[in-house]
Amino acid sequence: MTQRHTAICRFCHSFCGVNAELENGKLVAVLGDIENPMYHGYTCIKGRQLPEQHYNLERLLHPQKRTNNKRANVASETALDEIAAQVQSLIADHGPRSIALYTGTYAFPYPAGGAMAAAFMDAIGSPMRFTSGSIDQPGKPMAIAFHGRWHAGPQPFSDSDTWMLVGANPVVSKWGGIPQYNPGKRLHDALKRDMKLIVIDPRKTESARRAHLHLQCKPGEDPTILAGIIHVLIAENLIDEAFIAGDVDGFDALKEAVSQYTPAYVANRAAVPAHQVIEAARVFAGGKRGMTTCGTGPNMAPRGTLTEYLVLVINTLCGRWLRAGEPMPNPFVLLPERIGRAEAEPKPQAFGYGEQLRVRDLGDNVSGLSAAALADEILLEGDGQVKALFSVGGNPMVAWPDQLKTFDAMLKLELNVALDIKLSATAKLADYVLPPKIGLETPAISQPNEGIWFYGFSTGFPEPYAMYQPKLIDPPKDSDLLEEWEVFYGIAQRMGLSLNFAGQPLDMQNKPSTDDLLELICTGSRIPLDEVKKYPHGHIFDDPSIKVLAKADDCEQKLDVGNEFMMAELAEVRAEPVSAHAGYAGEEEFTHRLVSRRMNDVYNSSGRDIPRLVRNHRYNPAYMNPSDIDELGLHAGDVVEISSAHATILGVIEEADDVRPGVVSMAHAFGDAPVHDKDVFYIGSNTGRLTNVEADYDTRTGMPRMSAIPVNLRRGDQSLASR
Ligand SMILES: Nc1nc2c(c(=O)[nH]1)N[C@H]1C(S)=C(S)[C@@H](COP(=O)(O)OP(=O)(O)OC[C@H]3O[C@@H](n4cnc5c(=O)[nH]c(N)nc54)[C@H](O)[C@@H]3O)O[C@H]1N2
Ligand SMILES: Nc1nc2c(c(=O)[nH]1)N[C@H]1C(S)=C(S)[C@@H](COP(=O)(O)OP(=O)(O)OC[C@H]3O[C@@H](n4cnc5c(=O)[nH]c(N)nc54)[C@H](O)[C@@H]3O)O[C@H]1N2
Ligand code: SF4
Ligand SMILES: [Mo]
Repeated sequence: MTQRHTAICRFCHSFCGVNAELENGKLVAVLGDIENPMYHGYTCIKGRQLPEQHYNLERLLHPQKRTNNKRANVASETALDEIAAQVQSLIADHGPRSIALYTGTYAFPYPAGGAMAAAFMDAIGSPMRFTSGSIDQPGKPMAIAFHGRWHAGPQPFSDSDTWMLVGANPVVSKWGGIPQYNPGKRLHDALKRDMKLIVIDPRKTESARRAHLHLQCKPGEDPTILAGIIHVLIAENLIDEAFIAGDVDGFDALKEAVSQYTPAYVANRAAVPAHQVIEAARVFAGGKRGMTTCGTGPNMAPRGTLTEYLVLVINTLCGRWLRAGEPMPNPFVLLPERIGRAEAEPKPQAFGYGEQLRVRDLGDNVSGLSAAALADEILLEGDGQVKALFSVGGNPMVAWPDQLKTFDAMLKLELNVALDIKLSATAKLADYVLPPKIGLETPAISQPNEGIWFYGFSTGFPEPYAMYQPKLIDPPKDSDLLEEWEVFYGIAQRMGLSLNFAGQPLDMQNKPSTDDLLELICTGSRIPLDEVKKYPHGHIFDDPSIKVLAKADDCEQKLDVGNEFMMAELAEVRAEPVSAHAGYAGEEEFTHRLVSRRMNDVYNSSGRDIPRLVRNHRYNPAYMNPSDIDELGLHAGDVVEISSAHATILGVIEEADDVRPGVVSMAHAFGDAPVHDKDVFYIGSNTGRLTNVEADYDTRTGMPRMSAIPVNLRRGDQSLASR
C-alpha cells in the first residue's frame, strides 16, 4: 500500500517541502506538496529523483578503506578506531594544526554534522577549518564588513517594483537574489505586478530572458559597470538624500572615486551600450522598492569583494533598507527571535586576525580561511603542515581551484577521510570513505535556510517559515552507515574528548539521537521545535506585531560607501589599460573568457549517476556562441582544447545563442584526476584546473580568479568522441 508523507528535499539547499510516496518502507516517488505555504507544490527534476538517489547502485552502503591502492569494505567501528588512533598520533607528533576540516555543499542540509565537526575541531584545538563558502562568494561577507550591515535587513522581493541581478541566475540555481523557494513562481508573480528586472550577465540566462533590461556585458567587468551605474545615480541625483544624510558615511569619497566612470568609459571597457548603463540606473532608482543582488559569477571573477561592495552601495544610495515600523519579513522561527532596528550594525574587523596561513599572507577573515589555500597547506612542508583532512559532503578534487595542485595534495595527505555517499573523484583518493544516511533516512529541519540570512542579505526564507521532517525510512538492509555527526562523535569518544555541541556539553557516554541534536541546534528558538513539528506541511509563523524598531538614540553607526580599501581598488581598476581588442586589456594573447554557470539537472558534482539527470549528456559542455564556433572552424560536438595561462583542459562544444561572443560558458565540478582526461564525453572536464591560486587572487579572502578566465581555444582530438 502506498503511504504519503511530507518530506524536505535535501538534494539542493532550497529544501523544498515535498510529498514522498512510500511502499513497504521504501521511497518510490516524490511529488510537489501543494499544501506547503512556501513552495506551493514545487519540485524540480532533481528532487523527483530522490528515490534514484537513495537506491542508486553507486551509493556506498559500507565504509571503505584503501590500502596499497586497493579499496575494501571495513566495519564502521573499525574505521573509527583506526582513524581516531591516527589522529591522536598526528596530533602528538605534529600538533592539532595538522588536522584540517573541509565542509562542502552537503554539510548544509545535515546541520548536526557540521556542528559536531566544529565541536570536534574545538576539542582538539585545531583552527584549520575550511568551507566551500570561501570559494563561493567570499566577497559577500567581506563587502558587508566594509560597508556595514543594516540591522533590519533589505526590502523584501515580495513588494518590490525593481530588482537587479548581477551575475546570478536564481531561476536555475535557486540561489542568489530572488528568494530560492520556487523562484520561478516568485519572479512570475512579480513580473505580473509589473516589477522591472535588470540583469547583468554575459549570458542571456533563464533569468535574463524575463528581464526588462539585460546588460550582456564582457565578463569580469562588473566593478566598472556598477561604478558607472553609481556615477549616473549621483550625476542625475537619483539618490535618497535624506537616508544618506542620516545613516551613511563616505559619500564624498565615493562621488570622487566614480567620477571618471562615465557611461562612455563603461561602454568602451565592458562592451555594454552607454544608454543601457544610464537606463539601468534610471530604472532601478525609478522604482520605490527593491534590491540589487549579486551571484557567484562576479564573485568568481576578479575583484569579487569590490563588486559585492558596489552592489551594497547602490542599495544604500537608493535607501533600499527596511525602515522603522515596517513589518519584519522574518523574525526567525527555529532561531532565536530577531527584531531588526532601522540602523547600521557596528562593523566587525574584516581581516587580519586569528589563524594565519603559511602562504600568500592569507589569514582568517570574515569569510573564513580560504579553501583555495588548503592544498598549499597540505603540500608545504614544515611546522604546521596539514597531514590529515576530513572532507564532509565536499569534493575537493573537482571543486577546489587549481585541480592539479589539489591532486598532489590529496596524494600527499597521511590521512584522507571523505564523508561521502559515493566514490567521488575525492573519495577515490581517500584512505577512508565513510558513507552517511541520507534524505528520508534521517530527520531534517529547515533551520539552515534561516541561518544563511547572516551570510548575505536577500538569502534565507523571505517569511517566517519552518518545517521538520522525521526519519521516514530505514537505510538499505545490511548497510553500515554513519551520519556525519556520528563520525566525529565516535572519534571523539575514542580519543576521550568531551565535546561542546551548539554551546552545550554533550553526554559522551550515552550517544544522543539525531533528533536530540536537532533539538539542541534549535535551543532558544522563537518557536519551539515541538510546535513546528505539529505542521507536517511546514508553516509560516507570522506575527504581524513584530515590526522594525526605530534607531536607538545612542546609535552612532553608519553605513560606509567610501571604504578606503574599496575606493583604492576603484582607483586601481580605473587605472588599468583598456583594450580595444576583442580580448582584454593586458591579456591580448587570449581570445576568450571562460565563465562559470550552473546547469539545471545536476548540482555541482552531484547527480551524474542518476540516468534521468544526465539524459542529454554526462559531461559539461563548453557552451559558445555559434559565430565563435564558426570562426574557429569547429562544430557542435567537437572536442576543443581550452588553455589558460596556467593549464589546458578539453571541452565538448555546444552551440548557445545565449552566450555572448568571446565567452565560453562552462559548469564546474566535472572531470576527475588527470589520468581520466580522455574520457571527456563521460566525465566532462574540470574548469577549476584553469585557475592559478597563486596569481590574480583577492589578497584578503584568497579567492582566485575562477570566472572570466582568459583562455585560448584550439581544435582537440576528435577521436575521443568514440571512446
Ligand atoms: N571553477 C569553479 N569552481 C567552483 C565553482 C565554480 O563556479 N567554478 N563553484 C564553487 C562553489 S559555489 C561551491 S559551493 C563549491 C562546491 O564545492 P564542494 O561542496 O566541495 O563540491 P560538491 O561537488 O558540491 O561536493 C559535494 C559532495 O558531497 C557528496 N554528497 C552528496 N550527498 C551527500 C550527503 O548526503 N552526505 C555527504 N556527506 N556527502 C554527500 C557528493 O557525492 C559530492 O562528492 O565549488 C566551488 N568551485
Ligand atoms: N541546478 C543547480 N543549482 C545549483 C547549483 C548547481 O550546480 N546546479 N549549484 C549551487 C551553488 S553551490 C551555488 S553557490 C549557487 C549559485 O547560484 P548563482 O550565483 O545564481 O549561479 P549561476 O547559475 O552559475 O549564475 C551565475 C551567473 O553569473 C554569470 N557570470 C559568470 N561570470 C560573470 C561575470 O564575470 N560577470 C557577470 N556579471 N556575470 C558572470 C554566469 O553567466 C551565470 O549566469 O547555485 C546553487 N544551485
Ligand atoms: S529545487 Fe529541486 S533539488 Fe532543490 S530542494 Fe527543490 S526539489 Fe529538491
Ligand atoms: Mo556554491
